[in-house]
Amino acid sequence: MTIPYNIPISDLDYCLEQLLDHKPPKILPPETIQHLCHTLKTQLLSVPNIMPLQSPISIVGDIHGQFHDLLEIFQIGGSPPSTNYLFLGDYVDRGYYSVETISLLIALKLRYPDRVFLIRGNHESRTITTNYGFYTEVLNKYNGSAEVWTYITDLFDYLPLGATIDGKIFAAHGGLSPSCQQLDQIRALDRFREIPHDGIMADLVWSDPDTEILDFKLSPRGAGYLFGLDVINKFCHDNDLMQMVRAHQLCNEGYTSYWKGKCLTVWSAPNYCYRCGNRASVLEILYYSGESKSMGEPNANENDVKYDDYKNRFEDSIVHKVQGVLPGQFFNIFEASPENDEDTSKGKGVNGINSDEELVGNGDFFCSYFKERPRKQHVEYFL
Ligand SMILES: [Mn+2]
Repeated sequence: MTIPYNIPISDLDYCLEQLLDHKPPKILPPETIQHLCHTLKTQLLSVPNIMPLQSPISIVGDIHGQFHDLLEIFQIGGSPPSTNYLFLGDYVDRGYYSVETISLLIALKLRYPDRVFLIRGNHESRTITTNYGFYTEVLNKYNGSAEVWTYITDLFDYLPLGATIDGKIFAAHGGLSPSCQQLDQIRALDRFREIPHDGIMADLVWSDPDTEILDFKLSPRGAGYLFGLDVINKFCHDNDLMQMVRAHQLCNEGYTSYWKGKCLTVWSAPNYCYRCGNRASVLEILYYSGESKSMGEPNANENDVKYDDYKNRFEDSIVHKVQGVLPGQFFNIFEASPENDEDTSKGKGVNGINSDEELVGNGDFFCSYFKERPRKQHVEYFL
């Protein structure tokens, strides 16, 4: 019998302090990461595939290793435990600080288990992280050892696949699946495995909404599907939901509202890959309006009577009109942290560390590994 155990709060606070109170952040030793991952795995074993959560809660989209921009989120949106957070996945790859980002999130989850919730994105996978940065970053930061990558990617297999907020909002990383009509089908999956290439679990982390279509269509990403208005209307109706919130797609303004708020994308990596110049956001769900039944279905035709009815419900708030969210919701928009900007615009290394030759070889661990990093990252919007 496995006895789940907890890590003393003082130890977790020490981990948080290592990451937060040092510049650059201190990485945690492999034994510590192993211990954190093992403990979190035992706790996640009893967590359902779809976590039933309540408002108020702030929803965070893709972070992709942009550690300082994650700290920016806590600055603008409040920090746990006074603010509840649901993170929608894609914590690693692309950015320079995947190790620190996922270490911080794991420590935060263990420290505030009832305030911080993490679900799985398509990058929380062995295959994807091998190709998009996290694996290489671990090798660079841990003296050529992939041990830490193994601990963390093993933990990824335990992450839940989605959440509901107040029973009315469905949150997942990507989108809907043609193989899934009921939330119960997701609840019944055996999620403790690598993300398969197809099927419900794959589609949840890979799919995207598409306002040009009504039904499903194969995704240009090569995994998951594009889903249209009829799909989301039926899924919401059949599961008594009013909305889907997801991440997974870069948004220039930090968010996108589809079909009058029936589906929202939240994107939380500002100046993505240190070069996209985009804004980012956190979706704050303050309360559930309780009006989903009377709001009617949003319709593609803006002249439709149903749409007018829907629109009238928004008129009490500028925010609802401008952002296309439902009552009680608000996209808190933010820009890149100063550290992010310094990475490229001033020709400096990450976190303001100058990568000049003279600084390398003076025994500074960080200088040497930054030097070995590939400076150019290929931006692929589809991942
Ligand atoms: Mn993604």
